[in-house]
Amino acid sequence: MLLRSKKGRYGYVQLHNPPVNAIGREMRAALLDAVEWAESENLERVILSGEGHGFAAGADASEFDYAPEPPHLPDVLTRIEKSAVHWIAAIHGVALGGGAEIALACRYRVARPDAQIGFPEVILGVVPGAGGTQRLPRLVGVKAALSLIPTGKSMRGSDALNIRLVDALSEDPVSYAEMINSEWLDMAVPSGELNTGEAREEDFEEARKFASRKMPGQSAPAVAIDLLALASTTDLEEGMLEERRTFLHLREGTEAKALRHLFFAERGAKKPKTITAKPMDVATVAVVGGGTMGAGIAYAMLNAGLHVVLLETDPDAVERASSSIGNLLASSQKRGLISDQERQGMWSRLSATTDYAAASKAELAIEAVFESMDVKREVFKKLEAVVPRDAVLATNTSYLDVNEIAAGLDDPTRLIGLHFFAPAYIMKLLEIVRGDRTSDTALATGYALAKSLRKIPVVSGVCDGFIGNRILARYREAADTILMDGSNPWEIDEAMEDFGYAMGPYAAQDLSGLDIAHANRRRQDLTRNPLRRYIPIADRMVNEGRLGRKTSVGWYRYPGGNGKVIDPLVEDLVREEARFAGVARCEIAGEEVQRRLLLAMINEAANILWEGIAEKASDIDLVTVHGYGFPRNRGGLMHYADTLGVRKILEELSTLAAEDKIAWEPSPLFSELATTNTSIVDWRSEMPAANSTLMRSRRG
Ligand code: 3H9
Repeated sequence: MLLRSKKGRYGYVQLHNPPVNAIGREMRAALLDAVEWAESENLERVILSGEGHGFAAGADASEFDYAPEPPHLPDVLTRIEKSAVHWIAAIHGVALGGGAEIALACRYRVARPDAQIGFPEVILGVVPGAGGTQRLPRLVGVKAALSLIPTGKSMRGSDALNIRLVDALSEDPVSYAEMINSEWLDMAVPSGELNTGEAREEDFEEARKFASRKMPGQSAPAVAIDLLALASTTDLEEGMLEERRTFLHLREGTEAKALRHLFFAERGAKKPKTITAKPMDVATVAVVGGGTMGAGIAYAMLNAGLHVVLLETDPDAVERASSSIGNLLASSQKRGLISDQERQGMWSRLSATTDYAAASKAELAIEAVFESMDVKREVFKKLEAVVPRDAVLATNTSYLDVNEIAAGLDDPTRLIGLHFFAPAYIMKLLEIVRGDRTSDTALATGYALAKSLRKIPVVSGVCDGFIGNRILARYREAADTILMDGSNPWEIDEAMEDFGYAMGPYAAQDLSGLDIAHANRRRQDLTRNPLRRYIPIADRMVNEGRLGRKTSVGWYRYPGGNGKVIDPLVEDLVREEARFAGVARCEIAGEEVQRRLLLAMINEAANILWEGIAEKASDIDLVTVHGYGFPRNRGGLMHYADTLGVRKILEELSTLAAEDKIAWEPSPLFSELATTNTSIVDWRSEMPAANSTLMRSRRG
């Protein structure tokens, strides 16, 4: 856990817990030993650094589910701060959370200019718990501390020097620490003994506004702000006791548990244990279709340093696609996301053409054309004729059957689905669809691509809508039923916003356009169970040209293309449809709206898991949070379901099934979980591969 050595009166201590030097119980104990060792050896200074890629990524978050064990980090750090031997933090790579707090307790801090220093605790739903909220404002002032701790942001070493969070910069912090004059070191005042400086109410107000805008519904940022305020009104010891109490309280709360669950799910998703095949080396990607999605995908590829050949049907379409990508590049440069040189580099790696032969060197080809089986099959025929024999082919379909697309290929094993979310260069989620015959190499290539695009990959089996859109379709169906039976779009939206969604289902439909879901319903007409209750209100909206924001009118009105105004005509339309259907409408409370919509999604998601479409529940959590706006502080749909409890869900679904068996029949997963006393998130969390037998049986 620690590597220790000495040269003369200099001690060297290295944090050593690969891969990120997370600080757990053993390391805390070893640090305490090191303080005693340094004192007993009568050392003049201890130079503390991190082994490997960085200093330390913070407290070991995997310990947060268990009772805290001594020695506790705040006590260890107080010991370091008060020790007669001066400790110097020599920082390279990351010094985050508890890692940064160790540095604060040292007498002097030297960092590499490219080091990354910060306090991301609020992202995990907690606050710094080892003196961060009390020492940082004393060292850098309250205003600078407010810009770091409640936001969870980190800064480069060079910026940390500007606010005096570090005392010096060096490419070789350990050597620099050896050179520091002993008298200087004696004069350096421990950060805990400094004054916080002036604290202005406006700065706190601004920080509160920022926190509620950027992390809506999350409590840790506001609590962190209160602790920073406390630092200017109380002494260090009292402030630290309050901080510790708050940290432990938050750590055990539902919000922190949810955020921790996502933290580990996100990391786990990037390293699937089941994919061992070597991916194709991809340098050039062909993107077919330069509409909004295609242009976004092309931009994302260029941004990852890849060459892109964009294929369109005619010269006008080529021109439009090039100009869309050019605009995306220009706007990124304007917002400071890329430099002019990077923009030029990206532009030079793009070629747009109607000639498929230009894709002859592409190791990966992705189609993003119209959602039609015929059109997609034709595109793949053309691609197969030009791309190398081992190139991977990918469809960006949101709903169509990947197996059926693959059946039209000479080599169906090289097809995967790559379901991007708009805007493709921003949204983190990438559903990678594994067809029945998809090869491991194709799948591994999808994963490697996700890594280079810095996306969160989730594997899905084949079904209508894959993981995300299938849950979305059920969510919308359940919402439409509530609409028909007595509610309004804005009441339903409000209920889901109260739950934590940034936008309710109807406002979201207006944004994406009602015509897309309409086309899907028409496609499903032939296979839909004729006994299933069908709500025709959304069809009527489309027939009346209410397509959402793009027509300035949908479930709401958007006068002048802006704003969002309740439209009483929608209420009339809904009432009329209910009369036609012979429905006696009654008022439905917001809580009931939430209950039904969440249960509908949970039940659909449970079937997705049961059928093996999703490999594990945490994948569904990632899909719902990163692709569909499920509130992050609830940990994703399945984590949230576990907070309700399997038995309660089963009971509630059974009650609803008495109303409508087809819509609400409980997933078989719940009976299994109830019998085996297992939580949803734990169920087959290590399952190796999609359960394709079950999957096929469901699809019939
Ligand atoms: C804290 O410090 C509280 C204190 O104030 C109070 C204490 C009393 N714990 O992300 P990667 C694992 S709260 C446990 O893939 P990268 C991670 O799960 C903490 N494990 O690598 C993964 O494991 P695996 C505040 C951790 O290079 C492996 O390390 N600190 C922790 O893309 C590699 O991670 C934070 O919130 C941890 N703290 O990124 C920092 N951190 O290989 C959180 C990482 O089994 N960490 N792991 O899947 C990060 O931001 C990134 O991991 C980091 C590296 C930038 C460090």
